Amino acid sequence: MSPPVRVLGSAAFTNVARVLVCLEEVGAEYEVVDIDFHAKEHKGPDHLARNPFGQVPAFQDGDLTLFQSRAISRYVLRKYKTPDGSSNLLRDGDLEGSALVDAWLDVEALQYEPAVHAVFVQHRVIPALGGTPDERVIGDSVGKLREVLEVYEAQLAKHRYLAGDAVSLADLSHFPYTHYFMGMPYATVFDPFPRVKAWWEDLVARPAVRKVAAMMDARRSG
Ligand SMILES: N[C@@H](CCC(=O)N[C@@H](CS)C(=O)NCC(=O)O)C(=O)O
Repeated sequence: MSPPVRVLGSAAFTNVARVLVCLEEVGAEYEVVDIDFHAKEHKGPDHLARNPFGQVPAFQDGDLTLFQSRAISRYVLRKYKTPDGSSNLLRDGDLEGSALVDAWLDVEALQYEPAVHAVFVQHRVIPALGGTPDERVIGDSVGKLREVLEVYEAQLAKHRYLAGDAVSLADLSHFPYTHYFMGMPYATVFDPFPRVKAWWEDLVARPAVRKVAAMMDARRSG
């Protein structure tokens, strides 16, 4: 039997958690290897050889080394896809379906995440480093997020999930940042969007998502 794939980086990091959710969804065996940020291990030569941007996650499967969480996620979902297609979270083999997954995955990466990330940095990272959050940046970002959520609410009136009536990577990819965001006071921005809230409740009820949420929270408090 080949050794389990390795994910380098702690589950507390959102981009690592994205990969872990995919591994859990397909029931793959994997190993998480911590990278010591305090010791700047992520900027050291060994890790730079795995991820030239000195970031996590990195991923290893035998001789293959990958970085970029969404690319790793796609690899994982293709490698472990079950023969009956029950975990075809990319809609591989379905030209139109896979294009829709790609489109909503781009929305997540290019429109949703930047807004949530900016709030996360201001609310959590800057105070942890001794700085003062910029309320204007928070206000602008929450406003941008509200505009994205309006689009989601309309899309979810047509389909149960963003890219159609079955869950896909496009939905799951929202999980890590949203998990942290829902613990912030700005989470009320979701309140006027009942379909988005129901979609989120549906995602967090998934066993894979619950497991990774617990891993993220354990690492944050540990
Ligand atoms: N687009 C990359 C982003 C990776 C990323 O920003 N990782 C963060 C942790 S969530 C990191 O390593 N930050 C440290 C740094 O940028 O120096 C991905 O999806 O993997």
